[in-house]
Amino acid sequence: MMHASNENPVLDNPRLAELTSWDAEWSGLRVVVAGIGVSGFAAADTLIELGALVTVLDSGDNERNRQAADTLKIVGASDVVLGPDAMTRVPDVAGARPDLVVTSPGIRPTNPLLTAAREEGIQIWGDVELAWRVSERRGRRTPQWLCVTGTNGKTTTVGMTESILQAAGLKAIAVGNVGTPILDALRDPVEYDVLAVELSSFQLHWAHSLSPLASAVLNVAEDHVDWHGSFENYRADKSRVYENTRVACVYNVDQPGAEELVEAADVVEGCRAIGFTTGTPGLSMLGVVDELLVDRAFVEDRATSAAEIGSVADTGELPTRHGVANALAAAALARAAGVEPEAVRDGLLAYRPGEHRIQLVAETEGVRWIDDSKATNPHAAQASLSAFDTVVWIAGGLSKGVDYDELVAANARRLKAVVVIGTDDAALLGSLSRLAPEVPVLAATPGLSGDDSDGEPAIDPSDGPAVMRRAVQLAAARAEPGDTVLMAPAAASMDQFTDYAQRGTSFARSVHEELGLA
Ligand code: UMA
Repeated sequence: MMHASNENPVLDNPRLAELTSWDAEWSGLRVVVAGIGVSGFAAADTLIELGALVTVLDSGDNERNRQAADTLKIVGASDVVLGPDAMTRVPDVAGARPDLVVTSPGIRPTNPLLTAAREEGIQIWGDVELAWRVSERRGRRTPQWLCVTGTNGKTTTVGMTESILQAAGLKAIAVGNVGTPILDALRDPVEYDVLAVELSSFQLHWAHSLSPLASAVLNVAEDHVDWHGSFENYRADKSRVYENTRVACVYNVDQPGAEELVEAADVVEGCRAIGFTTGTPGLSMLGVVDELLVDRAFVEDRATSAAEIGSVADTGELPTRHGVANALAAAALARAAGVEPEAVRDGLLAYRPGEHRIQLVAETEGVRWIDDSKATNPHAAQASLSAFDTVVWIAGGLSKGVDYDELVAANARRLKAVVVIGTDDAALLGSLSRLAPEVPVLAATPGLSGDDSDGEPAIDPSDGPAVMRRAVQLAAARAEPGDTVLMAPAAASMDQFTDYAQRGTSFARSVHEELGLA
């Protein structure tokens, strides 16, 4: 591993370089906050509390944003601008050019505001960089950061990490992309010992000076190509999680190329590379031996012995390879923070997975109906598709520029039929017709080729719940005893739903209605 040097582009601006704690001189700093969603709101609110002069911009002029704008104006924002033209240029803040732009993760780097800021030499941070800069605060405990990224399994892993840390008696919380902004945890009356931080590739792109205690990349597969421009850029942003790590860089031994990402990272002297594998662990790894989870990394005599930290059965009701891998990554992070082996087992047993993740919604007449709405990319859908023998697959949505060939080719033989939802399915339909030509494809969304709405009343393609009802009806007509109807869309939901949770809830409701269970 390379060791961290002092060359950090973020330190170029002397005013901003000083801002490394809550108690630094934030007062009067001129900041544009881009986006007024969950992270933008937390960033603006924090900056106002710190005494900065803040202008907030958002291209969406809707009821939710107007309410958030009113709140921020009341607490002291200099200005809030909503609407399609809000982000076309960098505005003055309180009558002068801004020192800084703090952007939200969903805004692409090519956005005109961000492009203009770069051209003008104005630094751009994400809310995560801001959170890192204010993590230390006089009179309060400074929490340790354990950071997790990866294409899939992040939310489960930070949840498991949180649970293990709590079982060890530490004050810990899962934050970041999982939903609670890090800035909210830092301003919580509870003083946390450790933060289990889920970081998306978007957040990592704008995080410059983080120095976590330990960090993990769970896996990297194709996703979010539209935001990053290419898979290489996406992978590069993911690997930024390792930069400046102090104690342990955790990597997936079973994924080719994963260790190289650690080797290429600039870390703090003394930081170790720790692997996790669902097979037998080598030295400095966590892994599985005879159905037991074992640690050969954080034990003193690791050359000759290992510590038992739990069992495969502790990782979930239906243990899967992915679940075991996530548990081992969580264990590695917690062990790096000094947690004892017993707490790993207790924490894994206490952990309850989130909804919409391979969740059984109903089982009647030999057909299982499963909600995996959380599968927003092909890699996640592969994890659930591969667990079943004959599947009626409900798929589609916002593809984010990814390629479906590998997923379709690997699963063609288990597909009985595919019901397509979503408004952006050209890539998926192309892969199906090329690589699974025998599999019937039924379109629940009107207007797509294969549209099965003959004689049915027309539905609005952007009306997610209506499309989902149609999808469930089409799936019910195809499914036979022994089959699984799996809603694992391999795509994002925002074309038809507010988020994956609403898509999952809509599926469950339609299934209950269709089966007369409602
Ligand atoms: N907006 C614009 N212009 C744009 C894009 C967005 O004005 O070009 C505005 C929208 O009108 C909206 C606001 O920005 O008002 C939304 O910002 P955002 O999309 O960055 O979302 P937040 O509400 O701030 O939520 C973000 C994460 N969202 C994204 O990364 C897209 C949430 O992850 C995260 O939980 C939250 O911060 C707290 O950290 C969600 C997600 O889908 C769950 N993440 C992706 C994933 O997991 O695959 C990365």
